[in-house]
Amino acid sequence: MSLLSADLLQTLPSNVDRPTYDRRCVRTGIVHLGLGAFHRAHQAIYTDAALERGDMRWGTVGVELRRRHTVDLLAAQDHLYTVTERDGDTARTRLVGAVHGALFAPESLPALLQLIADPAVSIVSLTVTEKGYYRGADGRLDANAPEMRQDLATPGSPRTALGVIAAGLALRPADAPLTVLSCDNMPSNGDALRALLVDYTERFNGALARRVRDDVGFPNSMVDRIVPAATPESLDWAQARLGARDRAAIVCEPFSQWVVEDRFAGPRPRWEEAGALVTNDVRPYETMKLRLLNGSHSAIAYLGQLRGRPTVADAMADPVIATFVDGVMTRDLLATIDVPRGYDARGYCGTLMRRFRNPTLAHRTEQIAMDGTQKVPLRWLPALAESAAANVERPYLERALAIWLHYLTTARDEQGRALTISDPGAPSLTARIRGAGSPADAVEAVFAAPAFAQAGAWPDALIRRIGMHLSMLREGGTDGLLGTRIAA
Ligand code: CS2
Repeated sequence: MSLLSADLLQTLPSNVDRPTYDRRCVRTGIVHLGLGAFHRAHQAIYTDAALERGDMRWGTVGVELRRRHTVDLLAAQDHLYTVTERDGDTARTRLVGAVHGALFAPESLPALLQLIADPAVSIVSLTVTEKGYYRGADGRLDANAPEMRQDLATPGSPRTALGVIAAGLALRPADAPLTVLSCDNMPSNGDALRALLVDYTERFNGALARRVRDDVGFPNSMVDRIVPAATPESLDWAQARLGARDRAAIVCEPFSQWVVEDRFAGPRPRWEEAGALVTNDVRPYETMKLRLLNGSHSAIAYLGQLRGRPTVADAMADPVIATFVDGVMTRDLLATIDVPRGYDARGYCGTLMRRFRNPTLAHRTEQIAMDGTQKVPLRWLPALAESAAANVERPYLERALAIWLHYLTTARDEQGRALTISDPGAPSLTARIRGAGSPADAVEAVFAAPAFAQAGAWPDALIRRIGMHLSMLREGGTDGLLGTRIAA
């Protein structure tokens, strides 16, 4: 089977949408750090639409900081790839042309820094996941992380996203405005990134720090689309549809949302013409999405892992999980949210439950379960802490937390199969749990860990309740904990 390439464009089936613009005329206006499936199926689609409308300034050069895999895949197929939106019997495929170059930072650092310094580039965007920001439990830069220490020691040859942005900015003409756009699932992601980059640069170059603070734009943004990592099956499915092998093919859901704060330092593509909402205040959307979608997702992931459900759709087909997740979302998390004006939050929850049930996405619970020590403090703890401060119990969320701790310590599903826990922060948390005598002591030790201790003042009663849930899990598993009606 031939590999997808520009030469094959004419031979693709007619139901595959493809660029009608001339890719040779596309100029680079965006450097994107983190070339995973999410960027390629989300921001790149909005940018592709801008190119379709004839604004050729917005070609994207995608950058991988750690693994060269995607860079090689894309280079082998003229940086073309397909995105298929799939739900039930409906499927729509687009060949995306917006990403017209890809760099593996460790091998192409001078070229990458020159690109960030190029005035024709006005946006550096990021999807580097929560841990790519080196944000400590106190919200400040984790300057002791080994990669960060190294970047601080040799800021001219950086490895981290912060280091790369700072080094590129240092080479950029002073009068060329730059916007740095975080597209990761963190509250106030732009503000957080700005504070981290100021903190980072202040440590070795005061003038650069002032420039970051005063001249660079850091819009906050909320991004939403469920984009599972490719599987051998999804790649084969795409191949059958395309009649060509696309080794970077993405199969995702039809839903897509992007809310971006109107705080750009220089020009930007008119993403709103492709459906993005450009607004003055992203926070209500961010909180709603991060808590209701990502918060529920994490609950599905840990419960799904324990109950042997490999995908989100499998998990949602398990009535115990579906009922529990509905409780987490519509009873506990929803009650903690200031819904954006005019927004139908209940309708939003209903849509989320339907999206999670999408039977054609192999969205692995193991993928969402990754990096829980980074995700849980953002997705669950603020809601729990605010509720605790108001003296309100959150019975579902408190159980979800116990479920996560149980998952981390048993590292086995309930049939006894070993689970892969991919979370660099997990060992120190599990050590706290294992070092404690009783479940109550274990939960107390967890809540004394920096990420928890910094998140709020935790009443003893809450710690005791979660300790009881953990003890029930140890005795009777998830059926034991969730088998009886949860009084809300
Ligand atoms: C998921 C997200 O992997 C995860 O942690 O919760 O990637 C989620 O699919 C996206 O944020 C949806 O917009």
